[in-house]
Amino acid sequence: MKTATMILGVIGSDCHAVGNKILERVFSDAGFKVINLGVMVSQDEYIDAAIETGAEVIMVSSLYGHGEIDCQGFRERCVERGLHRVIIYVGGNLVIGKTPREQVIAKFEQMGYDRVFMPDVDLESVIELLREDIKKQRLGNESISKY
Ligand code: B12
Repeated sequence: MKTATMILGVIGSDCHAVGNKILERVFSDAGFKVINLGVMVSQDEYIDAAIETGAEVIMVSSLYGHGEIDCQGFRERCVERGLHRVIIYVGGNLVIGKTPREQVIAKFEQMGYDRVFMPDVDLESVIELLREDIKKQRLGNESISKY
């Protein structure tokens, strides 16, 4: 598979840096070209980087409990700025408190994220899903990022 570029970062005013470093290492080792924007990344900074590098994937992290606010409207903003086919994954401690994971996943899927992950996710399985999603996206399959 042709190397895919991904934009990685922690959204909003969130400064949790450890998971971001782990994700950078894991995805780089898996063969992706990772552009890591680090922590406290705005929606437009992800988009600027994706446009600049021709990235196929944006990986959003949110750990500090304000994910719902920070992540809202991101898909629409991508489309507005011409990124119609970018794959967007989101993960971390996306909401405050003990909301059942099914509800969290449904909420973020409704916002337009292609896949939604909790902190305990197995990153190897994420890599498998991502390879599949990129393959489908390259083939023009409508089931992924139909925005
Ligand atoms: C260390 C820490 C801090 C440090 C961060 C230092 C630094 N620069 O990194 C400090 C002290 C600064 C801090 C501050 C705060 N923190 Co803090 N912090 C933690 C703590 C203890 C560990 C985080 C960590 O490093 N984990 C280890 C890494 C490896 O795990 P991770 O970050 O979860 O990332 C993994 C997964 O989530 C997943 N993942 C993450 N993103 C994505 C994205 C995708 C696409 C995928 C597939 C997977 C994925 O993969 C990562 C790698 O394995 C957690 C509790 C915990 N046990 O997680 C609380 C925690 C995250 N903090 C919390 C809070 C509330 C805060 C503060 C708001 C506290 C406050 N009132 O000031 C502030 C926020 C400051 C800010 N602006 O961001 C809460 C968040 C609650 C929520 N979301 O519901 C937690 C969960 C503690 C708690 N139980 O309440 N914190």
